[in-house]
Amino acid sequence: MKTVVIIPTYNEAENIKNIIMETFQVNNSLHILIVDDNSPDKTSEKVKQLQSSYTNNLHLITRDGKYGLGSAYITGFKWALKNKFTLICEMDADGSHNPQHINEFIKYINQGYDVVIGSRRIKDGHIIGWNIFRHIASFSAMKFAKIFLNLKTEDITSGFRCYHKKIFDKINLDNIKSNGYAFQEEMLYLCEKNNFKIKEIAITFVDRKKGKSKLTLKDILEFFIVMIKLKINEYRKI
Ligand SMILES: Nc1nc2c(ncn2[C@@H]2O[C@H](COP(=O)(O)OP(=O)(O)O)[C@@H](O)[C@H]2O)c(=O)[nH]1
Ligand SMILES: [Mg+2]
Repeated sequence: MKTVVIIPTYNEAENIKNIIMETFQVNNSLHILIVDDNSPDKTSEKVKQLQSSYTNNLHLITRDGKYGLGSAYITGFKWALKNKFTLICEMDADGSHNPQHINEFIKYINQGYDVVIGSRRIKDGHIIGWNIFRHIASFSAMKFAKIFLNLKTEDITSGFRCYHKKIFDKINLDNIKSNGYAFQEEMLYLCEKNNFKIKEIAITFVDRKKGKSKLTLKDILEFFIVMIKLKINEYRKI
């Protein structure tokens, strides 16, 4: 099945070469799409240099400004659908996600799952390198969202995922308004409410060694606001 891994980037010049090379080493039939938001550190220049080695399967979209993570994914998903990819994966650029798992994603989709999630919150899943505050914030936000939205999935914000293209027959990308980490929450909610078959596989998330996290207080607030909006919409439908 034609598979693309979408990697959104903002100031990842120190990381991008490694993650691209490692991913192609894991599986050289994959395609990679980088969606860069005109990073001031010239991440896209690094990608262009690598395109001479990977002429057919390394793709780059450079947007003219920082429009956010969710909107970068929507741009990537639309490109993937237009280019007839069957499997559409998401992965971070900073080395936190081990690309080895992509082959496992493909295996489960072949077994009939519609969505596979690299999960830090099931048995054998781990997070390495976060401080205690980030652990507490992430754990409590995730537990709260799970109960509030009545979700079965444990890792709601994981950015390491694979979708079968058929989910986009039911999920209209133009209706998704969340843009930061809430984007992952909203996508997952829509997948569960549309009864798609979801598989979580255990991963070890290793916090970035280079560059800075782009998580802001605004993202955390958006996570809760989106949660409330989704719930209000449920009541409106009744
Ligand atoms: N294109 C784009 N990528 C972004 C943006 N914000 C974050 N990213 C990328 O999204 C991924 C996850 O962000 P990161 O800062 O590592 O988040 P954290 O791991 O939760 O701290 C990384 O590959 C970032 O470069 C954005 O506004 N635009
Ligand atoms: Mg990260």
